[in-house]
Amino acid sequence: MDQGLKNSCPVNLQPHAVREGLETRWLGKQPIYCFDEVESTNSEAKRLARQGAQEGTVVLAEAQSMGRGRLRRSWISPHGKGLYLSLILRPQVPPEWCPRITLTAGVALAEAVHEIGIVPGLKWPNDMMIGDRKVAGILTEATFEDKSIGFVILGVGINVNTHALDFPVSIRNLATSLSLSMGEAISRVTLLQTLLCKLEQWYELFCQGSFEKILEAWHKYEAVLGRPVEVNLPDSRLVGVAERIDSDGSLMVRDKTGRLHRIIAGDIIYFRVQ
Ligand code: BT5
Repeated sequence: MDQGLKNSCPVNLQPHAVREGLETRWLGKQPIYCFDEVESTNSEAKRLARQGAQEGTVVLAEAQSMGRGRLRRSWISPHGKGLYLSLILRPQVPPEWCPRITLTAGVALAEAVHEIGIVPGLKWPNDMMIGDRKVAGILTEATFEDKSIGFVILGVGINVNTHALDFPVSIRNLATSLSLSMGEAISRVTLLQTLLCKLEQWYELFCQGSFEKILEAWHKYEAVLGRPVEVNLPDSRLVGVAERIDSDGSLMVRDKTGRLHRIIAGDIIYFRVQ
């Protein structure tokens, strides 16, 4: 049995183990699908959502052979080491609120990790960092019907008990895991349960339109404001200083001429931790 947040004996992710003691009201109370290996939990969740799976359905995998990040990048997902999960959400909110879901999930993720004794940093829009290394990432994918949201797949990948050698050389100096940071193994089941509780709470606030509260909590963990950044935009690259997050969740970057740019969707490809 997997007990306590810190545990030297991580167990497999089984639906009954995740359900036992899960203190959510609806998230994870729908079916929990646990696969040994899938290409991508987001793809599985999308398939299930198209078949009508309800809001709150959770898809987990021990490993992903084609775990993905944004912009066709990959998410390295070694077997049994991390949490790779996707949630099916059906928010009845304006479609333009979609980018806020990533920030909302970031707050839940940061709080869940904080509970095991690590204070992580959030790097706009979807990265969770420990120092200058990435420990988790969020991938939000939405479908739209007419002018409303069809469904949203919220994917989260966390390096939990991942060893340095589990990472390919290309990201070994950029990535870390919770256990590398703590110096001991972490219970994936308990962390997942905490994360689902936090996601449920923050997602409900998101649906109610309480984005101000979400941004306030996000700022407690933010790791990039005031720092020099280089932002990859669809057809250009912007160099400047990350000044603030606007009330709609966009990143405001001031370039060296003093002009302020609103980044709705972009990618910070470089920043320096002070
Ligand atoms: C992300 O994309 O960070 C989103 C990652 C979401 C993964 C979850 S796992 C469950 C669900 N199912 C999926 O298929 N995906 C979601 P992005 O910001 O584009 O970052 C991708 C970049 O992070 C890569 O290009 C690498 O540089 C780096 N990276 C890849 N795997 C990593 C890992 N395990 N740890 C740290 N960095 C990693």
